[in-house]
Amino acid sequence: MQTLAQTLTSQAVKDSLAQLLLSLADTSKAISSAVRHGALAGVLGATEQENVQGETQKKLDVITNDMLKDALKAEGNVRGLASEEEDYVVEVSPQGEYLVCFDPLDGSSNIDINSLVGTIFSVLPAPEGELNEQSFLQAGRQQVAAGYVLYGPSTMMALTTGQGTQFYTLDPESGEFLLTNDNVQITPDTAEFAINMSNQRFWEAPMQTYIADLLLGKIGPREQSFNMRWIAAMVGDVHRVLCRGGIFTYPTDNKNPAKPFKLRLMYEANPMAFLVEQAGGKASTGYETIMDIQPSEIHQRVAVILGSRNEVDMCLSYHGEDYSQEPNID
Ligand code: AFP
Repeated sequence: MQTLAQTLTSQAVKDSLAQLLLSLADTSKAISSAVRHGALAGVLGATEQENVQGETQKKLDVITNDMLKDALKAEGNVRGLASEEEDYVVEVSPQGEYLVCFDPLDGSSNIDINSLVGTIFSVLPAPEGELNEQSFLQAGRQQVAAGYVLYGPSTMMALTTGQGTQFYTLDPESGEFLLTNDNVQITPDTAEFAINMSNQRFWEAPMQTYIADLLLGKIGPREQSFNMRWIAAMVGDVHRVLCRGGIFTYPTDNKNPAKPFKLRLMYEANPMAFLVEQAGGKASTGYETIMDIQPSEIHQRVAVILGSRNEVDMCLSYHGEDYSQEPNID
């Protein structure tokens, strides 16, 4: 099996980018070890700090953020970074060619229950000139690489450099990420959806109607049964979609009108959209293709609907019509 380094060479990935991706992979091995040690290393539980989004930071959020920051600072090819756990963008190396946006530990509410968590990252080209927030505000289409590392029963990396999506599995013996799927393909059709159903009453009418029709199963307009899964870590839900198809959505809701979207564009939605598109799937907000959004701030949130192409199209068809009336549930 090819190592990550060998695959990047065979893909003719530019040396500076390959080095950066190998450095992210190395750091994720250390994160994987910290996550695996759990309570033994005293890393579980919350800190007393909040991040810029007003969420209480878990100890592992802070630890993993520092690990990635230190690695990227030592790397040399990174001009700047933006993280879920950093209020502002961080300047790194003046000569760096790349910007890295990351969520160091996605799904952190899963940490204390020993469930799936992961690191998500997006790599953008660094523009010329002074580094500030504006430097990062590039559409997802500009990404030169994106991926995640999933800390599950095995540690796996999903990666794209724009040449399809690949899976690598961390070999505990050699400590290498080995290529275990060189061409991930999302099935175009699916009978599985992922959504936090507890927010149902807060969704917009199109999503209410779409999910109601899925739940009606064989007796509804879709004339088939659908299964539901929810891991509460986007990284786990998207991994399942990449493995066996499905539709994953965190839609617009009016639970808190000041915060109609949950997922972050720059370090959650964009990298996942890149992986999903490269695997033949689709990613949208319901009204706009995720990777075409012009970002307005680094911590911007968006609605996300992604996965199996035909099912995403079906969901979008509900959004294209006038669903100002009530959902069609009797
Ligand atoms: P955290 O990383 O802050 O725990 O958030 C995870 C997440 O942003 C995303 O990974 C999940 O899909 C989503 O939140 C889960 O949200 P619910 O709490 O509504 O299940």
